Amino acid sequence: MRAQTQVGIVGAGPAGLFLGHLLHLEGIDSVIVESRSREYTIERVRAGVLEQSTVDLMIEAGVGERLRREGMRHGGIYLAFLGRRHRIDFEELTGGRSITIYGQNEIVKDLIAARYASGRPILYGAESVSVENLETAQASIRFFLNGGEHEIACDFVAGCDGAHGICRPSIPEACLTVYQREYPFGWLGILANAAPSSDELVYALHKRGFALFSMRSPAVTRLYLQCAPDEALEGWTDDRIWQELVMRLGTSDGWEPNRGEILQKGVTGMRSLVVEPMCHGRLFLAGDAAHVVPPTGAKGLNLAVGDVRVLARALAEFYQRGRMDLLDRYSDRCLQRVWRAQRFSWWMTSMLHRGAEGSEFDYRRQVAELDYVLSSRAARTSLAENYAGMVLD
Ligand code: FAS
Ligand code: PHB
Repeated sequence: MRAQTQVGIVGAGPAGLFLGHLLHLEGIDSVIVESRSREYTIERVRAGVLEQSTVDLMIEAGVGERLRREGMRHGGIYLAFLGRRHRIDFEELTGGRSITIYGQNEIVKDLIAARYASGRPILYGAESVSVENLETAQASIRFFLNGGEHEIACDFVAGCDGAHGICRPSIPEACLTVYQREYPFGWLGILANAAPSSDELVYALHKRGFALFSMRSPAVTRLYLQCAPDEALEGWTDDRIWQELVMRLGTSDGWEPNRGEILQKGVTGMRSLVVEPMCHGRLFLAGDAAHVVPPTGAKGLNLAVGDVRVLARALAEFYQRGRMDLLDRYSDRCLQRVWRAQRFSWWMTSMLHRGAEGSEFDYRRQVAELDYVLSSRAARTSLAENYAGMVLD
């Protein structure tokens, strides 16, 4: 089957779904092609922290009703080390900016509902997806679905297919510069049926490694432990996970995470990656397809939303006023924000994780860095404005 649309979108994660919605609001047609099932894209446990600007945009775009009702607004975070928690007051340090805890899968649910309400197509379970003719005015997306071969001709292709998709690799290597760094550790993450025992997130540096206390609702806690990048889950019984979490997060005033049934657990590797430019011909990359950050700075999802906001505006100017200039400037505009988030995510990761060699000098230096952050208003303000998100463009 051959179909025609204005913007072909590969990937129905937060970037692809949100772009489809913003284009719909501008009256621009699009088709979303996703390789996995709808259930898989909903159940995948990922991000949980939204910057102020992401929340504002979701509400502005008319998909923030449930977020407004169920999102947990936090005015700060805790840094924990040497057995004590220290609060970083974002609102006080940034003139009122905050973050909101709302699971990525909830966002995906809200955006899928909006997509169905728009009546515009979203195709799940597409196989052997490929993109072609990117250097012509008529690009196309090819795939197999329900045993049939399909082609969607489009003016533009939005590559929103994540870190392991087909869009980035479809750009000739000579046309791209890839900047990356692998970290010698990963995160073992769990979802637990336990009421969060802290009112805000806790980032902990401990001699045994990093730990993070987060949450999803008043009944569900989300926790992470630093582990080996290829850590085998089999070695981690629920008891061992809780013991390690309490050792790394517990503080001398007796605070520790509430325990509960572990609902889900998984290991994630950690890397930093940026490709430049974020476009090639009629293909525009957005989200993890163009850049990956270690999750310590909670930036990945927020960067994806920032990209599609700029891309939707540029495409609207093209269709409504015939302007190409915003599309031509798309990559440069996004990369400034991307590299700022890369710097912050690398800094948070380096300050809070134990290196593979576990040197005592490094540990004492990390403690001194945390001590400096707490003692300097300038340093606390820098952390707060980077974490809560700065208005760049
Ligand atoms: P996604 O990877 O979410 O979506 C890409 C979509 O494309 C997927 O549905 C995939 O199935 C589909 N696809 C792939 N190949 C395809 C093909 N060939 N054809 C068609 N479709 C294809 N970020 C934060 O901001 N805050 C956090 O707290 C946070 N925590 C995280 C915790 C973990 C454990 C992980 C792994 C990531 C975390 N992130 C966090 C980052 C994460 O949220 C990503 O940045 C976010 O999912 C990026 O969204 P997309 O760019 O839409 O990519
Ligand atoms: C999460 O809630 O999943 C989460 C929170 C903060 C991070 C990363 C993940 O830095």
